[in-house]
Amino acid sequence: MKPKLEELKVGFLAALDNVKDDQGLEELRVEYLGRKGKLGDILKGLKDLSVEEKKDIGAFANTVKAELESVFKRKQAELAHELAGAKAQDEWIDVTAPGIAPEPGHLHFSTQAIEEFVDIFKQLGFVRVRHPEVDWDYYAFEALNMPKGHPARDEWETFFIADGDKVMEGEKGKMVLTPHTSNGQVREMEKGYMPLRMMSINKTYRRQADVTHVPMFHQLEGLMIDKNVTLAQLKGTFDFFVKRFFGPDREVRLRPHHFPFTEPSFELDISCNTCHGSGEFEGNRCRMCKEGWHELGGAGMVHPNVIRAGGLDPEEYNGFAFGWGVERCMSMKSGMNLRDLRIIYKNDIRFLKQF
Ligand code: FA5
Repeated sequence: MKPKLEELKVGFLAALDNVKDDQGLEELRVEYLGRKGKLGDILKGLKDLSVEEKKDIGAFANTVKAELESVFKRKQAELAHELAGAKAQDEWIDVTAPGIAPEPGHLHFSTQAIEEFVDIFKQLGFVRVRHPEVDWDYYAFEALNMPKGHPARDEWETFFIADGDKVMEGEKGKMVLTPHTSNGQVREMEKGYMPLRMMSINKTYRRQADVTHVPMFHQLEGLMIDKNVTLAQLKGTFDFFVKRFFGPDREVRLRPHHFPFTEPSFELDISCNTCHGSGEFEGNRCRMCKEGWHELGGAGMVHPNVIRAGGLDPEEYNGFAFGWGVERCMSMKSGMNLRDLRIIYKNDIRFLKQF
């Protein structure tokens, strides 16, 4: 058996010399040293030998095996080293080179405006709350003194949610994408705590799209309910906001209007930044506002029917509400000069980067 073992050793060393990679190395190991390999085959003959021969041949076989394993390991280390060298050549990294800094992002134009609103109103004790953006028409209209079929509903060009062709309906009417945040008025009163001062800022939706309208926009709804709330407090709150958001030189005006859910109702105007409320600029009619004022939103003293729908007694409680569009409000800031509101949601990074 010794010559066979010698022959095996020569064959193994020659084959090992030609191995070029890990796969070749593994194949050689299996062929020679594996469980069903050539060395195992030879050693099967041991059982036919005498005890003396077994001792002698066994010891020799162990030496051969140890030698083969040792050269095998050396070759394995050499190959690993070569591979690491090749990789180092191919995948060369200059650890001293300056990194590529990712461009820092920032909050969206509308989110920045919302954060500014929240900061201002919280100074007056208004707390930001959330209400559903998909709601029942009861909260969007009916509870706001606009029963089914009320013509004023048309002004809110509302999207209804349908399952196939069928508009979804529940106990509280049809399901709508809220066309204004006023749905939060009765929802907040229903919570049953008093007095309340909330600002509900949410997405709102209308079937409108032109230079001053986007189909999805944000509204801020302010609501204060307490005992003996006055119109002067509404005006003071509006003035506080305008001076901080637009600047101390901007004036406010409440212009009589009609909303079914407030009585009396007003449009909230702010003085024009160009002509400062005069309507004239450099001897001509102001081209920015035409009459000295810009309309920001709506407001009024909450209608007794709405207070009642909120579960309160209008003899005991009253309050005011106001609401305006976040995007429109932002576009009125000095120097903004936004000619088309739709740019805000076009995801044009060149536009968004400026804010
Ligand atoms: C309302 O939606 C009332 N809920 C406001 C209100 C609240 C009145 C509380 C009284 C008491 P109006 O439909 O006018 O009112 O919308 C208010 C503001 O939302 C507008 O002045 C405008 O700033 C903004 N707005 C309305 N539609 C759009 C639109 N499609 N795109 C962008 N902004 C819009």
